[in-house]
Amino acid sequence: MSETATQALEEIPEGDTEPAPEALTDGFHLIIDALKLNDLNTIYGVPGIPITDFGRMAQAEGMRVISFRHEQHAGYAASIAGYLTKKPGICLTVSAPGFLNGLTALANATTNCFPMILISGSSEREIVDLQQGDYEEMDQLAIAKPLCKAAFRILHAEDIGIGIARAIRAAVSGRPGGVYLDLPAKLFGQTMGADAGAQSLVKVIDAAPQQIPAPDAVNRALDVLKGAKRPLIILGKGAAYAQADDEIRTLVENSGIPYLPMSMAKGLLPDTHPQSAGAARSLALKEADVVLMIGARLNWLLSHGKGKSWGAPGSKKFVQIDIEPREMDSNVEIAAPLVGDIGSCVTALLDAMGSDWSAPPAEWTGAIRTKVETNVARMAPKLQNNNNPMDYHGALGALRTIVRQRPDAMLVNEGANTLDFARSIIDMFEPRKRLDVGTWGVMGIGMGSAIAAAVETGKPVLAIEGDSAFGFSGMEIETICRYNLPICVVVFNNNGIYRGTDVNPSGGADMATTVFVKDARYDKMMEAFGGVGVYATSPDELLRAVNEAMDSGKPTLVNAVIDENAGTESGRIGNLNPQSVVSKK
Ligand code: OXT
Ligand code: ADP
Ligand code: MG
Repeated sequence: MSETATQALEEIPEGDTEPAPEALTDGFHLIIDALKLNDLNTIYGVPGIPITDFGRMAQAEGMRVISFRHEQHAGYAASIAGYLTKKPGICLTVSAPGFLNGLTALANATTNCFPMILISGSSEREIVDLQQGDYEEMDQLAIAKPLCKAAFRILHAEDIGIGIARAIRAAVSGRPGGVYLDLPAKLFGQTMGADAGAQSLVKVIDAAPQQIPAPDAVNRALDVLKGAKRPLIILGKGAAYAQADDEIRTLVENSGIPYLPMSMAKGLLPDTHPQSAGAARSLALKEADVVLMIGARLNWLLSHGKGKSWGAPGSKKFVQIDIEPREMDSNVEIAAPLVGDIGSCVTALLDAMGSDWSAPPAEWTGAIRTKVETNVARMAPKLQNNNNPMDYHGALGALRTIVRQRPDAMLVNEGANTLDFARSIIDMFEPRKRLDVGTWGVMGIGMGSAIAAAVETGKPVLAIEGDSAFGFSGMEIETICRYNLPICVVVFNNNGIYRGTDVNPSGGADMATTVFVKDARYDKMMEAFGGVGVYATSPDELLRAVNEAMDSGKPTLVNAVIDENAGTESGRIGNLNPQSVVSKK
């Protein structure tokens, strides 16, 4: 318990001889002290009953409390804080509706294996359990449970230390994920002796212990890899999260195996690395005979490890490194499961490889390289175009230059075409710089991610947003301006979802379902809150505006006018749209 917090509740006797009353602490201060003791110093949330005073006190006690306009974005921010720091990001919400607003982000964090703790104030148990209609009544614990890794409720002040310790361990140990912590309103005001309170707090030791792989498993993995003629490494965002950057780079380079980064693993090694197979994705997946997965799942983003994109059935063996044993064989047979933390597993593989390792056949690495060079060369001229209005290539060609010149800047990216084109066009050069829609392909992560990226890293942030994607969290630009964060938002304004050209098939007066107000001026929204708004119609204008924003660090929104015909339905995943068997009218 901090001295300040104790003193806040202590009554100082004035010159009488009575023994001083015992110094007290309360739930408010115990929660703050428990978080600070565990080096959790930033809260993302929205104030209100019953946590308004808690936020004020946390700020008074030196915590950074970032107030959002909507809990979902505070939650996304907390989850990205967790991803970037390996400590659980904290999101704080009010009861029922605020809690529910935060819940999407909690579920998303769990799905993406990001550690976060959603702390929600709640109504009184006695009333909730008898369903007597309390203010914002809801059995939040029961609702949160299936959507997160663990859910706890703390009823007594003396349990705060243990409750927060459990939440931290659950969030970061093993496969990271979201944890819910339910704090009924009465808890905050409960008092106890300050000394006993301080003693009840727990500093979590070794919250995410190393998990060393079994030697047999390491040898099995190595045997499978040694038998490969066309090996491939797939790096996922688990590999980025693990912060084992040097070990991973050494494994890739010592083995000589081509590697394919999943979107948020881009930059673990620079995308321009000679072993990157990023621009030969289809070929690499189809032709590889042994695939080493490091912190990536064989989910929809990898066509579940089977089907046409993976070549002939039975043509591959998989080696998988993951901290979650149950991930193995989840979609296809894993020939060599390597269960443990990525740092330990990669180190063990490197040790076992020793000097007795032969690089993969030049025929294979050469074929990948040739394909990469062909695809890169094919794309290059498209990125030079200065069309007005812009197409995706012209606009992203400009932004690609900016990222190359500022490799330590953070990049946030969401949308459909805006996402898919940016992923392949913009090379990343450093680990954990690219934040995007993740496992769910969820729209709305933009401003929350950008805010957390700025707050946690202090680096300038470039957020490349489809106009629809931006709309999900657009109001948070007020938050960006309020905290004067160095964020430049570029809205790719093509007048709608995928394209701005759809028409209402009934011929009625309503707009088509995918089309927005034409030629909207998102830049004016930023100006309304004191930020810089820019209207850009050409790649040159875009380049200039973003460079200026990144230099000045001023909150900026560039409305980038994109040809409304330029996109395709659902970007590169149009194949996932179900087709009606009834012919269209
Ligand atoms: O090898 P081949 O030949 O195949 O080529 C590949 C690479 O080798 C090559 N490549 C390169 N070439 C040259 N140079 C370089 N450097 C290079 N790098 C790569 O390029 C190709 C493609 O490479 P890629 O991208 O790696 O490969 P591919 O095949 O695409 O990879 C497959 C996937 C599945 C891994 C990949 O596509 C992927 O990661 N996809 C993620 C897609 C995703 O998550 N999309 C978001 C969801 S879409 C939809 O659901 C939307 N909604 C609905 C909605 C959502 N999502 N959420 C909520 C809460 N509510 C509703 C909405 C509302 S999108 C959306 C809004 C859209 O409108 P916007 O206005 O925001 O956006 P616009 O579309 O811009 O208007
Ligand atoms: P991507 O979408 O980039 O393919 P996924 O989110 O599907 O990545 O996969 C990430 C995987 O990484 C998860 O299966 C998770 O269990 C695993 N993971 C996360 N952190 C670690 C770690 N420190 N060590 C080992 N595996 C990890
Ligand atoms: Mg759009």
